[in-house]
Formats: sequence, structure tokens, C-alpha cells
Amino acid sequence: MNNLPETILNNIAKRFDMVIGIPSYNNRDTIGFVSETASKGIHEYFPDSSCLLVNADGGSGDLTTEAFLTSKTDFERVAFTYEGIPGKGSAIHAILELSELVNAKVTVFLDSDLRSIKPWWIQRFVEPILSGADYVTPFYVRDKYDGTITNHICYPMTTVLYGLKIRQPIGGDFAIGPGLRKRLLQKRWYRNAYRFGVDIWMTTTAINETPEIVQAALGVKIHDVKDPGKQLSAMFSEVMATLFRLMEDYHKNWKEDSGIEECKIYGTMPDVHPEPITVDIDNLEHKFVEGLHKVLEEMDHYLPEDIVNYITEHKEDIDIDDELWVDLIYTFALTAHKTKEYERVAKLMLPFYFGRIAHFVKNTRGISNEEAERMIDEQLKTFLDKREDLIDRW
Ligand SMILES: Nc1nc2c(ncn2[C@@H]2O[C@H](COP(=O)(O)OP(=O)(O)O)[C@@H](O)[C@H]2O)c(=O)[nH]1
Ligand SMILES: [Mg+2]
Repeated sequence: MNNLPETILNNIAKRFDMVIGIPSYNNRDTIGFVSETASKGIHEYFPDSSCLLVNADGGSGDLTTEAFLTSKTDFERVAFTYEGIPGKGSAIHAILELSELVNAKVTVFLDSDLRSIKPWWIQRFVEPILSGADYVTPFYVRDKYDGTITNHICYPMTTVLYGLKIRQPIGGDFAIGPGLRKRLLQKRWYRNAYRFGVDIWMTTTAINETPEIVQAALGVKIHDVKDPGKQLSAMFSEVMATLFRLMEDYHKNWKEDSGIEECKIYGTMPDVHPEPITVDIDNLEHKFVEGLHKVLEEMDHYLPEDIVNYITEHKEDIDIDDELWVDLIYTFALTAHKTKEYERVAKLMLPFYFGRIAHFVKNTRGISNEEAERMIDEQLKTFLDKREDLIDRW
């Protein structure tokens, strides 16, 4: 055990069919809705199942756990502040530990800032696990500017490396069966997996170590929106450092040929439209240029000369299109591999992420989410085209 407090261990003696696990950090206004909607879902779709609702909190100062504990549900529930490194991954680990203790057949993780969750989401998450899958990822419709780390890195990288097309590898909401749970609890977790690296950590482990993954069609994801230029810096480096580290572990599993398998989708997608998100593009561009100046010197001894020269020459008007973006990601991945300084390299990448999102926003203003999705697919092709080169240089 490393994240579940001992006091909880002593108080839980029962077995439960299901665990609904909700990580939180200052989510007082939304966590009650998540817990109540999940409870309705269990009553409606799994009326004979026993269920434990769990809130693993990061030490919120806004009475989040109280909001959880007073939400309207008649299921047994428990809330605690997890132990260990502060971060979402520690909360997830603690919930996995508890699920193991109560021998749950399925654990569903739900983000506590969700506003679009419906009772039927529970059915979409749980049913595939009861039918034999070990991992369910969410399949949502999102605004073209929500999920920028997903769209520009995690989705294409996971697809081209491991050959399975999972559209939301770091979606936040997941279901896990006992096989993958045990495997995850046996592993030594990297530091960033205890933080926001946890989603890519679980998904990559699942792809490489379990036979069946299913995507659950959920409709729209509405949650607390983050502007990529303002609130995603820490998340970016935590996710990237974990992704780079996992590329080492599963290097042997990178697909030999470029065959890409579609990942099964469970359920039909309702016809829904996400709320539009505004991104402060001036701020993104400013962060890009300012960040580049800061990392330029350090880049000198991390990146190949041709890339550094190109960036130095063009630093005032650099435009990160698909080609350059994929070259940059692969180069940073190789640098992380060679130096083993995963976190450092992930942090060096941050200005380029701002630059990439600035490019994308400029080129997608006024177009529909469907058209933007086609551009994400075009980008995926570039990742694929250059994959052999990454493999050769590794
Ligand atoms: N326990 C805990 N939960 C966290 C922490 N940081 C984020 N979370 C929770 O993890 C979930 C996802 O976080 P969020 O900030 O919404 O990330 P995003 O939706 O992926 O951009 C939410 O339920 C948060 O409350 C943390 O440090 N500790
Ligand atoms: Mg969120």
C-alpha cells in the first residue's frame, strides 16, 4: 500500500461488486453531481450490485469531501485524503488499492469536474468489463480546442507506437477490471504517474499488457475548461515525461509494420454538440516566443544541431505545421531516450506545444469541429509517414 491511509484499511471489511472512484482537488461545486448521477446509473442498470463510492482527495481547502459525503446517494461511501506525492495519480492509485481490498469486479473512475455525465455512462463503462474487457476508455465529442495534449500528442503517438487507435487515451474517465488492476498495482509507478501522467500510464500499460480494450461512446464531455496557454503547463510535462519513459519500457512492442487497428466502440454516440471554447491566442504566441528564448541555450546541448540551427534562424516567425511538429516530437522523444532525462526534456518541449496550438488555432478558426477532426487525422498520417525514421534513429 502506498497511497491509501491505514485508517481506511481498518474500516472497510466488506466486498463490493463495484467501486466508483472520484479523484478530487477543490471540486466542491461539481463533485456532488458526479456522485449522484453515478448512483442513479447503478440503481438503473445494475440494481442487484453492491457498490462503494470513493472520493480520494488531494487536501482540498473548499470542503470538497464534505460535498461528496452529503450528496444524495444510498450507497456506502468513503472519503479520504490520499498519502504520498500530491497529484491525481496518487488518488487513482489509492482507489485501485481499495478496489483490490474489496475485490471489486469493476472500478469506474470519474473526474469530479464533470458536468455532462449521465446515468447511462455507468452502463457503458461497466458492461464491457463484465463481458471480459479489462479496460474501457471514454469516447466523447469535444470542442476542437479541448483536449489539446490528447489531440496533438497522446492520440497520434499512442496510435503510431502501439498500433491501436484509442481516441481518448487520457480522457480522465475510465473503467478497469481486476486483471489490469492487479497488474497496475504490481508495477513500480514512475513519479509522474502519481501526477497527471497517470492516464497515459494506465492506457499504455493496458494496450501492452491486456488483451481487450473497449471505447465507450459517451456523447459530449463538459468539464472545467482550461486554456492551454495558461493552465496546462504542469500537466503537459507530467504527461510527456511519462509517455517518453513508457516508450523505453515498451520499445519492443512498437509495431513492426504500420498496421493500425481500430479500437472497438461500445454503444452508439448520441447526436450532441460541445460548448465552444475560447483560447487566448495572443497569449499562446507570446508564451511560445518567450519560452523559446528561455530554452534556446539549453536546447543546444539536448537537441541535434540542424534542429537548433533551424529554430535559431526562424525563431521570430516559426510556424509549427504538421511536418515540423512531428519532427519535433520525434526528436524530443529520441533526446529523452538518449539522455534519460525525461522530465527535463518534457519541460524543454513546452514552448513548442504553445507554438503548435497557436498554429492550430490560427488555422481552424471558424471551421467546424468535424473539419478540425479531419485535420487531426491528417496530422496522424504525418506521424505515420515519419515513424520509420523514428524507429531507425532510436
Ligand atoms: N486527488 C487529487 N485529484 C486531482 C489532483 N489534481 C487533479 N485532480 C482531479 O483529477 C481530475 C482531472 O483533473 P482536471 O484538472 O479536471 O484535468 P483535465 O480535465 O484532464 O484537464 C479532477 O477530478 C481533479 O479534481 C490532485 O492533485 N489530487
Ligand atoms: Mg477536467
